[in-house]
Amino acid sequence: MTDLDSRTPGALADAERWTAHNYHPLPVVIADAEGAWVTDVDGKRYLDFLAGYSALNFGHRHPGLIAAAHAQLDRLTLTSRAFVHDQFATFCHSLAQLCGKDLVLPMNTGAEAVETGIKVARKWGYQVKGVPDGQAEIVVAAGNFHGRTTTIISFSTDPEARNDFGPYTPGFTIVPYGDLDALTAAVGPNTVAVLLEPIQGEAGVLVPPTGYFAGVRTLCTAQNVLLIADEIQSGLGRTGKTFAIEHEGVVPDMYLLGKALGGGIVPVSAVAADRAILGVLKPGEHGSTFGGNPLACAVGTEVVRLLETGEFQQRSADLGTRLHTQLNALIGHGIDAVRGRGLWAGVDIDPARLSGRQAVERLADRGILAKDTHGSTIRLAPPLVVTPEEIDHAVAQLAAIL
Ligand code: IF1
Repeated sequence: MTDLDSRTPGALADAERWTAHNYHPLPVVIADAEGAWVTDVDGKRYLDFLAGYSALNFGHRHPGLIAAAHAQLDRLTLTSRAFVHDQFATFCHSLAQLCGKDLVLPMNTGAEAVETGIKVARKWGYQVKGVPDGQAEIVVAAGNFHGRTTTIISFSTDPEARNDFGPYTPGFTIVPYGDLDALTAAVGPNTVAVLLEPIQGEAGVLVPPTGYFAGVRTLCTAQNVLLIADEIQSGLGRTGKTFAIEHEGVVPDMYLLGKALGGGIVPVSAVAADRAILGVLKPGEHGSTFGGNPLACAVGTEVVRLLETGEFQQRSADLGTRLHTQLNALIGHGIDAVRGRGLWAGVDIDPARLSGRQAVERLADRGILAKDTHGSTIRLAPPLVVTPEEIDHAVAQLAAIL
């Protein structure tokens, strides 16, 4: 194969030629990045307002994270869990403390953390709650996005994510997001868990009604049902708190973490819960080749250290106010609605003016990278290292394309 063309069209054509078309990427070929900025193969610079769907909360190539990765690369990268390694306890201990939980089970991708949570909740249901074998039910919300595995898309309400991938995994009940009465009605004697995003990302950054999660927490406690918070996209500083569910004053029984936990360098995900829950797993019952590997643990430990100071959470809260104030000022001027918390916004563009895809194409022409979700909604989620001036500049470009 020839070297990739030095210009975007050649590089795009080469990528298109050799890969399955499971994405429709913007025609931007990125070659270099630092902080909130990326540079394409032609030297054009963009402000990254997608941040890897919140995997890049600390910016591209955060110096402390890259240093932790380099140091570990020069020592030890993989042992498998057949043995222990000297980064493992430090990572699991520091993450467990960040979550206020007894135990951590490290995996790699977000979907693996979700699948682990589902398996643990089911086993807990059979062995602790006493649900009859094979009868465990898990309640999820319409509009959910929890990953792309066959089981996870079995409870998706998005036809694009679900269609033609059957037969589907049973044992899931779907209720409207934010509707406590519907959730209460759906919980029965065989319900082992409620699995929810504290804020629904792919659905368009939907924030549930105030009091919803407090109600879910009360319901789960009363019915001996596990409250599982999927914080894979909403967590680790994105919304102005360590975990988005903190805004609701609620502690879940299980945290599902991913994306930013890997510092934008390696896939790192994890499940955090108390011993009464994660303790149901015995040796040989669950695992993964790369889960908890030395490189992942070294980077993950540094990510936890960055979060322990609270500075990123504060930045997200303060700059999030700036972002949302400026976005709200555009309502009625090409913007129909703005949702979100902290440095995370779902923006509904007036469909009569632009589709979501058209909007992000025009933003890219103006040097801002963002991603549409569905219809005319775009999501804005810059790295938490973004500056106030960069926020002002990005919103000015959005106003300009409207
Ligand atoms: C894609 C968006 C989609 C997630 C939550 C688990 C996972 C995700 C709340 C699975 C992953 C990614 C997947 C990626 C695009 C992006 C995404 F919501 F962030 F925008 F798809 F909906 N829970 N979200 O958001 O984590 O296995 O990917 O590590 O699949 O196109 P993963």
